[in-house]
Amino acid sequence: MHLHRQRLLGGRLIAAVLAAARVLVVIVLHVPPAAAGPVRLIIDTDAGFDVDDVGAVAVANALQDNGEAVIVAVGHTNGFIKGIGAVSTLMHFYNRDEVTLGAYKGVWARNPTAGKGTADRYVSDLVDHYPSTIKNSSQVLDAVSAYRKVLAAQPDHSVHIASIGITTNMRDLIQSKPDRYSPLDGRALVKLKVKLIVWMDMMYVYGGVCMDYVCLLAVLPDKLKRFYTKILPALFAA
Ligand SMILES: [Ca+2]
Repeated sequence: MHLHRQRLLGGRLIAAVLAAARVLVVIVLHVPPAAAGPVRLIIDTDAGFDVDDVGAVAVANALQDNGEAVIVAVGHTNGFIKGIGAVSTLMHFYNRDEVTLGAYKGVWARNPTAGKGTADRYVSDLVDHYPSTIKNSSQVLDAVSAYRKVLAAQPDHSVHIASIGITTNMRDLIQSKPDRYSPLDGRALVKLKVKLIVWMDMMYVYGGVCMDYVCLLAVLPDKLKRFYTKILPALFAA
């Protein structure tokens, strides 16, 4: 198991100190020590092209091991069908198969080139060579449904969201309609249940760089920022 762990996360875990993991640390540091109970955490990740998201998920699990956080959901953002499978591999490694998983299944997910570029630098390796309960997005809810289901079940103003990928799911969540999980629309549900969102900054929020699928979201960043910052505290971690 030790070698397994080394190979799975390996020396590249050094990257956990990079931006994505810092988002998790910011969240925990933001919560007063006297706050009741561990931080309830949703991780919105685009794990696949850069290993820092793997480090961030590992950090979150370590925080839960320490009693400082409870991961209530993890969603994948970029549409690569195997992306959530890689997340499941990580969660399985930490014996947390029960955590609700969701995947972006919108326009980009139906693009035949999804996952053909930079989105699969390690995902297939994790999915194909290590145990997990989920192998692809057909086995999970779409991320917005997953988030709505989980948020509806949490205490009011209790959930912290770590946005460490492109903002597809965050856009769709705030624009979601009432459904079987909640009579509230996305804006009202987020306002009621979420306490804090910490965004991984730069192009993810501000749209400064034009990369394949990010180009599809060219109008998103400013609108998204306005939607969320009007109703919630928001921290930006570069
Ligand atoms: Ca990321």
